[in-house]
Amino acid sequence: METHIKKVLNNIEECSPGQEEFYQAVHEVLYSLVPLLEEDEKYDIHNILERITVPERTIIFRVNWIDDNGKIQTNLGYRVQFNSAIGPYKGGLRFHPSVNLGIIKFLGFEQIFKNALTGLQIGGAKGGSNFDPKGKSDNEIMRFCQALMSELYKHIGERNDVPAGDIGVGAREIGYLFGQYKKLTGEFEGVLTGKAINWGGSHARKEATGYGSVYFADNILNKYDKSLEGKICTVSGSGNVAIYTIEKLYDMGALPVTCSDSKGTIYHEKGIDLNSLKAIKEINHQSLEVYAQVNPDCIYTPLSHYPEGRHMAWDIPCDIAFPSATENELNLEDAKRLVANGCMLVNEGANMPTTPEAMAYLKENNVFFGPGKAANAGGVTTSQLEMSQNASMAKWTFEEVDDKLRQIMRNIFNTAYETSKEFGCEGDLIAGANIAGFRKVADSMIDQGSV
Ligand code: NDP
Ligand code: 2IT
Repeated sequence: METHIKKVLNNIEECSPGQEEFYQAVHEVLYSLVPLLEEDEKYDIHNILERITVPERTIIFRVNWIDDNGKIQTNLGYRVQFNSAIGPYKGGLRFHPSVNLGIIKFLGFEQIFKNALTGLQIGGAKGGSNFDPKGKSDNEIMRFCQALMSELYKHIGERNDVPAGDIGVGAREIGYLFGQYKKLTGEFEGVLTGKAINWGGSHARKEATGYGSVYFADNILNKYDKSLEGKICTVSGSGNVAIYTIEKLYDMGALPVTCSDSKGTIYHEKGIDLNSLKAIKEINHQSLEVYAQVNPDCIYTPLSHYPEGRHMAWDIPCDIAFPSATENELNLEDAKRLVANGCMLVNEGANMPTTPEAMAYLKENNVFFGPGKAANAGGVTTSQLEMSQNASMAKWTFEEVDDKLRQIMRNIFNTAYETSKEFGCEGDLIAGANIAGFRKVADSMIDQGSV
């Protein structure tokens, strides 16, 4: 089996040179599937590994937009429609200068299994652009979104492919994208999720990824007769996922003491001030330096003061760490520091934030681990709840959506846990999540023939 996996990975390396993050994501998933692949040869007979690692469709396009000086600027737009075996393509759009095909493919590949794990009928996709929203005016953001949608609209639709937000794409960008889609097609339809409440959005979508991540951590702790009450938590990031992780941690009686952005990290021993965090990052899109100015009792460490590739949040003693910013932000050195400081759980709010070496070290040292494709699935779950409400013209209350989210996060935990038990690695939620997600999609691909 390992020879077969190596062959598939070698082929990916040859066909997609330079796509390190994609290769990393595929490597993790394929090796964790060994017990399933050895138990049932149908996946081999139907060449599932070869098929599932290739996107059904990859769309790359030029996005020309006009800046405030009247100059035409050019970026690249992407949509990778990875797998539609169990439902319409679903997954976010990321606007960040680091975006390239390898990043979008890794995110799209992860999304296939995450979406399957939710138990809902949604396929996997991801998209975005190397556009950098930082320092752009509101009008520039609007013109960029309109320009991107002028091509993207041809490839998406409420029963075909439903994008949402991710890094750099929140309610404002979804609004501009939706407006342009409606203008071009003449259709008012649920083609995007993360919409504002007034025009088809769902209550609790904004909060869903962060809340879901905390619910998932709570499920892990409860399994081992522990709880979040009184736990010191370190959180990275200060965007959508981090903010609502911090909010829910307070609700559950825990104490979040850190947050970070691309310029630096805040350590606030008495607990992060949620109101100032929201005002600075969510409303005014400022840097955390401003948080340090209005909260003089916190410690602010600029990233430039820190060794390359290290993240100060992971140096702060904690019970639980919630990496919630970006990929590969928690490395082996960080994992060693977390273990030395007695951290009991790493729960991934971001997609693939923990490097493979860090993951291995945490496992060796019996640190509980909530893998991203399970722990951060609350966002896409609530996106699907938004699609359900759009399709049936219903409007659920915040409490109704939050209850469903909490229940689905419990189901995701149980599925990952029970699957790990079934395959002889009880409690290994990485293997459990990967096998459960893969099995559902792969079996559906087999049912549907050689399409
Ligand atoms: P946001 O854009 O709202 O926030 C991202 C945060 O991470 C910001 O604080 C940003 O800093 C920081 N950040 C981003 N890239 C880097 C980088 N390269 N180095 C250092 N800091 C960085 O994004 P989200 O909160 O939505 O997403 C965070 C993570 O969660 C991503 O991995 C995303 O894929 C994942 N995710 C998001 C979901 C969602 O529903 N939004 C669902 C599931 C997963 P700054 O403020 O300086 O830009
Ligand atoms: O990574 C993710 O799951 C997201 N960015 C959310 C995707 C969605 O369709 O809501």
